[in-house]
Amino acid sequence: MSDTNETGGLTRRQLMGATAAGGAALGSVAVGGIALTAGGTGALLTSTGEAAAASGSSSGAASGHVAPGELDEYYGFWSSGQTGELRILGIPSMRELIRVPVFNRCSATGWGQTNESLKVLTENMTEKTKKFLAANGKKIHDNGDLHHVHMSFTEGKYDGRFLFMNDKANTRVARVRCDVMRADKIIEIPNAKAIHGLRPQKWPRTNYVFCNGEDEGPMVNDGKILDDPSQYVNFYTAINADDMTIAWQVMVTGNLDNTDADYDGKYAFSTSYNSEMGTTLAEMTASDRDHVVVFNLAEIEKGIAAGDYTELNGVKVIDGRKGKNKKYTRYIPIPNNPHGCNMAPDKIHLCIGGKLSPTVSVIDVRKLDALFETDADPRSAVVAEPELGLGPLHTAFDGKGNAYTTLFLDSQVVYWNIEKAVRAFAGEKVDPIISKTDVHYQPGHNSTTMGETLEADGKYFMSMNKFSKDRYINVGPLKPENEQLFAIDGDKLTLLHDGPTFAEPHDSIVVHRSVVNPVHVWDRNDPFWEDARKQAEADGVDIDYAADVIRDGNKVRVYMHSVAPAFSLESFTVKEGDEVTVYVTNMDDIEDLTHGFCLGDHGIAMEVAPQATASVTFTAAKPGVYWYYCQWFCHALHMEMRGRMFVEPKEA
Ligand code: CUK
Ligand code: CUA
Ligand code: CA
Repeated sequence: MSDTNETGGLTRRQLMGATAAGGAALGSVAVGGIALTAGGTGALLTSTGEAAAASGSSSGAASGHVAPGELDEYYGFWSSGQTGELRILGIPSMRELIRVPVFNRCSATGWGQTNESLKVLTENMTEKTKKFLAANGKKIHDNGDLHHVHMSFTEGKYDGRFLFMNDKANTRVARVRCDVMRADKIIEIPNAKAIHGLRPQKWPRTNYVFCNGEDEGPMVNDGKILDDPSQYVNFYTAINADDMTIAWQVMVTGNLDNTDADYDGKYAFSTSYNSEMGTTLAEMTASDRDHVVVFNLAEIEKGIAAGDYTELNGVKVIDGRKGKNKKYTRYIPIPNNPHGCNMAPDKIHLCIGGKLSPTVSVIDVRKLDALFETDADPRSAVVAEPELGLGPLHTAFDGKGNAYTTLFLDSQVVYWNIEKAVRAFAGEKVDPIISKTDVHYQPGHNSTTMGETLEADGKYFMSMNKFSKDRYINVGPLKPENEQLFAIDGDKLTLLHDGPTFAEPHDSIVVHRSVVNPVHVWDRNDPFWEDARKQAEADGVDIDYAADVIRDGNKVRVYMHSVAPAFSLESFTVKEGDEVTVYVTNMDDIEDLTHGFCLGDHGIAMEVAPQATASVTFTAAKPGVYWYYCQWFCHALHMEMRGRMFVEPKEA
């Protein structure tokens, strides 16, 4: 009886099984994601995606169906664009598992408010930014524009150590520890403006994280040069991934958009849509061709070692501008305002999306040595330029020699063969296009399972679409975006799932779960709250089992711990005007037993996961009685998990 639902029909699980086994009729109706509404069975299908999943099964491709209680095969690491956070999804279910605040201010976790997060957010800020923030009564930038999330590599494969991501809005790069899924380093990139494209070095390991400054400006941006674009430059940055310091920068001609690195550790690449160095739309689109910059890593390292650099705001800057020093860079002309920059797992082909040109330019990285050694024509490295459709942006790979390119204007993804494109470019009569699939609507990035690594497995394909339009019931003028999961199914793509998403489905990587192994509870000695531990030691407090109030002039440090359902302090007293720091340690060591600390009417709230310490500092400026409470549901007596802060008025 457990297989029968309330309406007396089949359960969804049964239906899926039946369809997979041969109920092709239902499946074929669902192709293209058209909702089923006919009769009783239609009502069992809660989304078009699940209907389509069945059709995928019938033709032998991965079904994408993950039953309740079953676990996904892949982690999806998602950027969120202008929301500024990292999101983790389960693939193929498309279930959103967690959100990791990075550049944004998070109400739930206290990211951007706790002392531990403020340290990460402020410790690598430039002096200029600190001054600006102070002038505006702020400590941090609390917005971000996180476009690209990428994992650290060892020998061309994901190694599960770190995730790196950019903030275009405030020119930052963050690193997230994969053991706890929390940002441990956020750095502001000097000299560059608007960090956009970002990729880790793939080979021999991620020693560098490469990132692009998208916006042009004067070399020294101190207000002396303003509206004189002839003096504007752009910076390419290599970050030391192990300590998140700046290794070097290269000054370039043209702006920088997306970047990638090869599988040999020799070259990195960036697209530029503004080789014109224009400042208006007309100027930026004036030329038929812009370029890809090729960075010669060994020569740049030699140049740095030999002192061939200018020091600018503490960074060693190599001059790699066009026509300057040809040791360091080469500029390959590419039509037209190119965008995506994706290195294929065949270790040979770099695919550049033409955007305003209907082409993808394919560069054979084996031909790059000749550009530097014999000054060969830069275009000699282009070995294919297939015409794929309108608005090609990004390309993903299946590890079988095929490529999948999003067509923004056509609202399609093109599935094509790289080798055939190379043969066609050489004059052979062969069509590289395998199939085209409609997506809904206007795709930007795409990704394939493990597709940016040597372990690309060609199982699933994600299209990350900028518009959802009519795909969902209307939620008002601001609509969700739409992400679509497809099975790579022979010579076609089969739609498995639509997933609405809040701003913005920017980019993603899909990583097999065997690579990622986060801990279940924090280690009590984690460096994340090192400062709190040292302060407690100095105060003679056992931070683990604290219930102490330490007065230090007008500074008051309140130490408490929590074991469900109680804080170790049921009240504490401070004076009006005191600077109060509350440290909360969660001594529960049971998986998933998170507590919180929310101080009423003070705009203060933070999450304290099992075995973690978190702290927050504020000025007690309001005399009176204020309750604090646990804001993370933890126990049957969670509501009772609260206490009072007494703020004594200043003596008149
Ligand atoms: S860029 Cu936006 S669709 Cu920021 Cu990765 Cu191509
Ligand atoms: Cu502790 Cu709710
Ligand atoms: Ca241009």
